[in-house]
Amino acid sequence: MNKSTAPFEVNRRSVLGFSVVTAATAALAACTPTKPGAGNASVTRILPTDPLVAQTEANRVATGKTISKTLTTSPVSATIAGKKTPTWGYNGSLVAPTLRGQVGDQLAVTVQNDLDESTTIHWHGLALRNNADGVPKVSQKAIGAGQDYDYTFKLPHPGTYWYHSHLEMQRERALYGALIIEDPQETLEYDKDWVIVLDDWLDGVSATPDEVLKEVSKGMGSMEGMGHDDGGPMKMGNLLMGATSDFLGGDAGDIAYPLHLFNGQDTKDPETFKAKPGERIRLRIINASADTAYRVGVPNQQLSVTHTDGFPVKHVKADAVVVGMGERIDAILVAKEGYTPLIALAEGKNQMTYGLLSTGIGDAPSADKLPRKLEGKVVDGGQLAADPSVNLPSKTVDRTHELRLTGGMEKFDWGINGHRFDLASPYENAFDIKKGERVEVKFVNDTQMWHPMHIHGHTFQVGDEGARKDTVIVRPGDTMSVYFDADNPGQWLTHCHNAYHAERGMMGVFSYIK
Ligand SMILES: [Cu+2]
Repeated sequence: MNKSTAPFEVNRRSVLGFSVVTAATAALAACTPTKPGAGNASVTRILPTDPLVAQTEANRVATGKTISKTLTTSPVSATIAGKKTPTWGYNGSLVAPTLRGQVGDQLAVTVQNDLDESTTIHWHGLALRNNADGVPKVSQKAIGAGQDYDYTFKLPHPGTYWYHSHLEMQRERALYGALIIEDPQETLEYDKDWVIVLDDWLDGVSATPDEVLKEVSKGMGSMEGMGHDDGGPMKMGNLLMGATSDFLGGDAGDIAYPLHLFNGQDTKDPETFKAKPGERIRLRIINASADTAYRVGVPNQQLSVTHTDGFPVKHVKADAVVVGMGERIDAILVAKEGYTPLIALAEGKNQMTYGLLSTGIGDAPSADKLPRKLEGKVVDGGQLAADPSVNLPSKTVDRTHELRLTGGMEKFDWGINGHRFDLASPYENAFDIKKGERVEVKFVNDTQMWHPMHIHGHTFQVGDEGARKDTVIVRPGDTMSVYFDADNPGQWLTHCHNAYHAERGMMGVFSYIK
């Protein structure tokens, strides 16, 4: 292990390894576990307008280059699975532009909102300036119908990211796209990258996301645990009963999707990516879905996993990777002669989507010939180890916040520490932190279902030497500690990236206070 231990710091590993009493003593009085219901009205919060936010931005590395782009939100008539489908998208398309830049470039995006309701854009995974984070009522006023808004910020670190609306259920339409930040010091050898955005889709096909939210919000009550006699999932309206995954520790998802999209295309017309035999293709897999984890792999060929959520990991060969909502995995796939299917199975849902890598020879396999299972060595990002170059420096934990994930399907009353988040009072039960602190976030899953937990504005480390991530799968009954350095002042959401869970209350705020 490569961590440098400064003379006056207690190695974080030793803190974690010792008894709770030792850790508490080492961490001094500053270590204050949060009680459920904590949140102090008398504190001064560092708001997005605070000069500290601008100061932090000024200290970020700059190339002097600006990447300008306009993203127009509007209703779109998209062709999905061969049918004209009404939805909302960016720049008139189902597939939004992939934005690319280098670390230090300034991204200048003008949003022209041609919807007849408000919108925002969140830049998922970036430790960016707080007033560009795109959370209505927390980091900005939502962009009204017919209005323009400029997001201007420096790209802070390399990797595979994405952007999406952060207003209610809008992300479940086509209001999302990929954001790739190149590393001028890239050490990974590859010939091409293939950006892959996966999404569970129902808008304009079976219902709108808002209709489904209403339906699921009534609670699943006595329907819970139901499924077909053969153990497969069963559809009831837009809900799905009995979708289970051993890998995810039980219930895999609750919403029935007619389609799963691979870069906007379904299995009738899969995307084909051209390569030459032997080329190393860097897959950049982004799960933009609401309620579906994808198990991604190539039959009979291993992937070499290199990054998760933008940050490098110790390379692992795997037969498949499981990507939760909001997560990203980068992996190298070496192109073989002919057609290579890259399959994304909707975990626990008996559905799939796929794309094809092609060297231009042979015939494309048809969807019904493709395997419906990917087994062997299967990993998710939270199980990987960080590349030592991105380990957090050794430091004593200053503050621990326990976030118990609460609620259930019966009432669909998801929350954190029993509190259901309301944007009208975002700082109620806020998790206060101070600049300079090493923060431990202890996710304790008290529910019967897995949750991909996301923290805005920071990249945390999972456990002692686990991957650096911004979204991590927490299985039912599990406790998962993640650590971050509070070096990005402002107000930052944390939430489950299941769109329905978040909208129903599994959300909170990490709040920098003075
Ligand atoms: Cu959840």
